[in-house]
Amino acid sequence: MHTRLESASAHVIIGDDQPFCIIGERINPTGRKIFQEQLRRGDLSRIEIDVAQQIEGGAMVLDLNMGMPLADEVELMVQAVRLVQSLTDVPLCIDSSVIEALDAGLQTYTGKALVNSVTAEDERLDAILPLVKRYGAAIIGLPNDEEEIPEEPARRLELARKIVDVATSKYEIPIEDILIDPLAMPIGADTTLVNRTLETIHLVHSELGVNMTLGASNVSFGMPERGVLGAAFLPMAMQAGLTSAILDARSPEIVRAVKAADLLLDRDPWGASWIAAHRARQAAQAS
Ligand code: THG
Repeated sequence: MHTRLESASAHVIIGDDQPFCIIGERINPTGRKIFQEQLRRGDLSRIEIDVAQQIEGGAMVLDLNMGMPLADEVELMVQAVRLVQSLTDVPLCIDSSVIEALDAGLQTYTGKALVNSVTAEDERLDAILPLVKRYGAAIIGLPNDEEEIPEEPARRLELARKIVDVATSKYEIPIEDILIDPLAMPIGADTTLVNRTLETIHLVHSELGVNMTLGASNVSFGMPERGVLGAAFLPMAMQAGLTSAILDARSPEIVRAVKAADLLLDRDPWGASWIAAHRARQAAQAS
């Protein structure tokens, strides 16, 4: 199963025989007071730094979220898509809970974007999937509905299956353009939660065979040594079938753990990328 994302001049393929797809999470004002104030003033300069740091760190796709109180999210999304596409050719993940912002972002975007996200609620599916179809985008499906964010992996699978069924049958979206989010939860809240996520990954992989992504930072939220937790979690999730994640691409600990797992799970033929990255670091140190 290959999910292809495109910018104006480059592409990325997500799949279980591909290098793990690193989606940079940073262009998101949630919890960032100064960034929020800058955006409200129409100052998008921080985005330039976030783009540069994440690409430098190894991001292959960038998530773009402009959601915050008291701001014109539609206008910000349009400006942010234009700005980021002028700075980099990695594909973008357009991230909003506001339909109009998704629509405006997709309209502005050049290429085949990823849309973050749609839940299994009928109303959300019927609002967002027509956009995904119209723009030929790919989509992240979250297996929760109006009633619950289910804990049970079997229930998450059921809701994931509903999203896949509605998207493919009702909207004729190709199954390879659907990524399921198995729902990563904070280990600091409850130490049984990450096992549920890993079980869900395993189930979705074996039952649906689709690509997956999740918010890896959720796992370490509120805990010390977040990088180590991310570096331990992601290789386990990859082994279970996870093919991409939204994560802090500025963290060398996390990115290097992902690259090591790519090699160990045969997604880096001959270790070429592993060795090339090592040589590049040596050369940078020497100069
Ligand atoms: N699944 C999907 N999309 C997602 C998530 C997910 N998008 C949002 C989130 N979860 C992943 N993205 C981010 C973006 C930024 C930060 C964390 C996750 C971040 N956090 C700071 C920190 O952790 O220190 C500050 C946050 C705060 O203080 O509240 O920058 O699960 N599909």
